[in-house]
Amino acid sequence: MPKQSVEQIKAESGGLAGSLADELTNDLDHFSDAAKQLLKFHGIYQQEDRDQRKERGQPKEHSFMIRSRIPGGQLSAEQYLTHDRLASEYANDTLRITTRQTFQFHGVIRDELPHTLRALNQALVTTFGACGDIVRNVIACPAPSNDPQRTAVQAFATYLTRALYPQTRSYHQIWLDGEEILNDPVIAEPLYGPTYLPRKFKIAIAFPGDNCVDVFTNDVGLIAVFDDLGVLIGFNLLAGGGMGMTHNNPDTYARLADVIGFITPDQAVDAVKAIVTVHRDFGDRENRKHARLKYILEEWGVERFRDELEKRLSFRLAPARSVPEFQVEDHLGWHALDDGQWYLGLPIENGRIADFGAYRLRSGLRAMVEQFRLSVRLTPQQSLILNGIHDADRTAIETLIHDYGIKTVEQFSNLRRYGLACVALPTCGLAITEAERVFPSVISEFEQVLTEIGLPNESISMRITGCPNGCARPYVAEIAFVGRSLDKYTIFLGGSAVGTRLALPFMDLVPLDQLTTVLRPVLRAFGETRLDGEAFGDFVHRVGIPSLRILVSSYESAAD
Ligand code: SRM
Ligand code: SF4
Repeated sequence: MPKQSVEQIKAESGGLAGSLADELTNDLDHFSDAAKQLLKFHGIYQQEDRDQRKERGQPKEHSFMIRSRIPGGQLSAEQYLTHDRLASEYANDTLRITTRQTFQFHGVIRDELPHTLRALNQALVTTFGACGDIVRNVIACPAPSNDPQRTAVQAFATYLTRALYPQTRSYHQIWLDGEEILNDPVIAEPLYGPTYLPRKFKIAIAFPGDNCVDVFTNDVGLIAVFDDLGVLIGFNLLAGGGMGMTHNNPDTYARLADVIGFITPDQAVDAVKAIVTVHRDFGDRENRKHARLKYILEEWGVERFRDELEKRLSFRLAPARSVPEFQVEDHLGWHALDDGQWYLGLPIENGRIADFGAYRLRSGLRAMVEQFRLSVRLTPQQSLILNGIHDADRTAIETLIHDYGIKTVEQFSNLRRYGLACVALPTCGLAITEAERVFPSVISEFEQVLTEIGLPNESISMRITGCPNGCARPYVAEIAFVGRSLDKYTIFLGGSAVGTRLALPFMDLVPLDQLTTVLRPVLRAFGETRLDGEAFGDFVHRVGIPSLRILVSSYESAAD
């Protein structure tokens, strides 16, 4: 039988149900190709351990990655503890904070999927819509605040997530209630229609001056605008950002979102819904590599896009307001709130929460959340904020941090602090190279180079991914390593530290163990000739990639 396209699978799925319920009861450890596509909409990826495959050869042993949907990264103590418990009961004893403020479980076996999903739902966390051709988890700056205007903006992430939720009952029927599936092919999805979106769709909400969400890399970005009294007056609306590309395919590229206009708070849901429908109606349904909203923006231009949008709205878009320049904010360390409470941002290297020998991160976090009933916020930099700490408990928390060997931001170099790595091997089926597992030692090597050249604590955003899909948003980093072929990376340089400029390809097919060799002369030139206060990315942008390539020509000739 010819392989069905994803469009056919969606169309014939009867509201994303397909044969999932039936296949759950067979005696296999995996799902069919069609069901595998639908699983994604339910927040589940069928995977295999690629280390084991290397060792064992065929046949494959399957397991599943489950992604929660956590708008704005906000979790109650109960929800955090549920995730922590399930990581031991059904997954591989780790929790993975993602670059979009969610948690992923890895290594769940098929028969445990319903138990895991039910337990999450009992804690009021869903996985539905965490993946798939649909609006994903809406992310927002997680910094806690007592300012009701700011908390209202953060709560808008949840509101928007719900407003864009699909209507099908299939998730509940399959995983939660076990109700009979009514395989109705004409399920009413007023927003999405029967074939949902041509591709994934991502939304981020930023505060003025704080681009911790990398707002320009999203399909839709909202930048909150406040008046002089601190009252929210609306959002600057951005559209058409995205990172994914394919090596050697110039029709695919990373792109920063364009500024489309300004909307008031009561226009925001309608405006975002209208953009979703533009993607639904005009996105490429033939070629999934060309199906993201960013290609519509690139091909139409902002004027035509805005015209199409306004046809779908009962109001016209106002011109964007001026907003302060963005800074890098990761919200780590101790911060006082004005009601006498505190929050503490802890760096989590690569977002992986586990116990690592004497560094008992997972146990320590559990102890603190349990004992002090702290709410938790996940950051788009894969780190974690403990919130609601009473002044009187600060010392006890510091003692627990010490006792569990948990590292605080003061123990991280700036390079490590601002680094991001995607999951890659062994679970990601698309990984070409390592990322998360090698990043700590890559950072250590670069820390040494920075020390050698007299810049030991320079702040540079460095990111790594195991393939060009861009899950750690490498194309806005100042230095990025993108998996290219076995143990070899393409180096990108020159994004801005604040995520407002794309990096450019610098050198291709560089072996993992040569990354520092290649970049040492560039970093040395930066140390010697940077302008006062100039950031590394800005230096690269000023000097230009061709001039910097000359510095490493000796490496190229050595490699020849
Ligand atoms: Fe991603 C696919 C992991 C954020 C662009 N991403 C995948 C899959 C599901 C692989 C797959 O399709 O089989 C990866 C699962 C790996 C694993 O074993 O866990 C995966 N993506 C991740 C996470 C966990 C990376 C991380 O280390 O934190 C992030 C989960 C976010 C979340 O909670 O929802 C993650 N992915 C991103 C981002 C960053 C962002 O959104 O801010 C991007 C770039 C932005 C964008 O979408 O343009 C991103 N992921 C992709 C793409 C390329 C999409 C494209 O337009 O071409 C793929 C491949 C695909 O969709 O076909 C992909
Ligand atoms: Fe996998 Fe590539 Fe995403 Fe890394 S960037 S998690 S290797 S899809």
